[in-house]
Amino acid sequence: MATLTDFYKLGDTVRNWGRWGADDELGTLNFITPQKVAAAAGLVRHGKVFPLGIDFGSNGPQGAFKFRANPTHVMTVDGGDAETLTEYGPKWLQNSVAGELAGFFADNPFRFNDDMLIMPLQAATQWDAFSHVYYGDKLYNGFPADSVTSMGAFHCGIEKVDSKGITSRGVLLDLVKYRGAETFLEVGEPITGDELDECAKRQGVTIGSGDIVLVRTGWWNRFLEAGDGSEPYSGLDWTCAKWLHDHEIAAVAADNLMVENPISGVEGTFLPMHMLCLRDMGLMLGEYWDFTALAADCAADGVYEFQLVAPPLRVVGAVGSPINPIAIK
Ligand code: UVW
Repeated sequence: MATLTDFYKLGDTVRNWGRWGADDELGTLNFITPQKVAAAAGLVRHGKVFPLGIDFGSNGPQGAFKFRANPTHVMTVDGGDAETLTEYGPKWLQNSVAGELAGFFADNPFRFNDDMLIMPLQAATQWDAFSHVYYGDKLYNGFPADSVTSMGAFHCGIEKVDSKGITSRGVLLDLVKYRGAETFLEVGEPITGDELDECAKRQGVTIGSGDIVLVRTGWWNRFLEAGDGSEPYSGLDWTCAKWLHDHEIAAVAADNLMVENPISGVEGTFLPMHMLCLRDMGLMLGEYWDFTALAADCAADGVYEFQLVAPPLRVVGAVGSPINPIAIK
């Protein structure tokens, strides 16, 4: 097993600090040029749309953790309010919520429903911002780790990447198909960079600078079958940080909960690839994506490239964002 010395060494190799200027907060999204965006749009040939997000609901995958919960959807106004408040409206104080609603509903046909969502931003399909994970008191590009405060991230918050869309050429690497697995990869077999290259070759697709790579492990299908989110899985070996660096990948997403293999390949630390990607490279990680329909279509027509559109919410200072990405072919 690799040591922390190996880990720090790879960090020195892949670090992009200063590469796009001292103030840069876009990281490897800088590889997505206007030409790249235009070429990605040119991959749309049939108008087929594949939503890649999972449901945001109480049946989500967060049963696995105590520090995160599944989204709670709360109705704040519904038809029952309209009926009751119309009847009892005059009894409510004008400066209360009930009084305000009673005013909306009284003596006119207008009715409405309203709702809100309470959730950890990383509860379902998401992007990790660069400020999500770090080591050695520094975020991406050397920004101080204590610039993330209880008021949010002053540096590397998710809203800082908004100018990139995020949209580019997406490439699906279907490791389930490549390994000949039935629905999901077996536990404990981390995916290596060489395997990613071999998989792309077998699929007849090349990987280019600025691509967003989607890695299918089948974990999401396993979750749908077993249903509690704590099922083990396989993901990228931590050394894939070098593969992502060498191929100038703009971002990487997977259908599992951490992208990388849950069993750390580095003795003495948890989630080494997170630290290398988010902190050293400035490369965003997407988690809990659902590639089921896209993978079936790619297998059917043999085309594994498409336009990918995956904008984060502009939550100021957030260290991640819920998303509903789409692939268009
Ligand atoms: C952690 O669990 C810290 O990170 P992620 O949600 O990115 O896997």
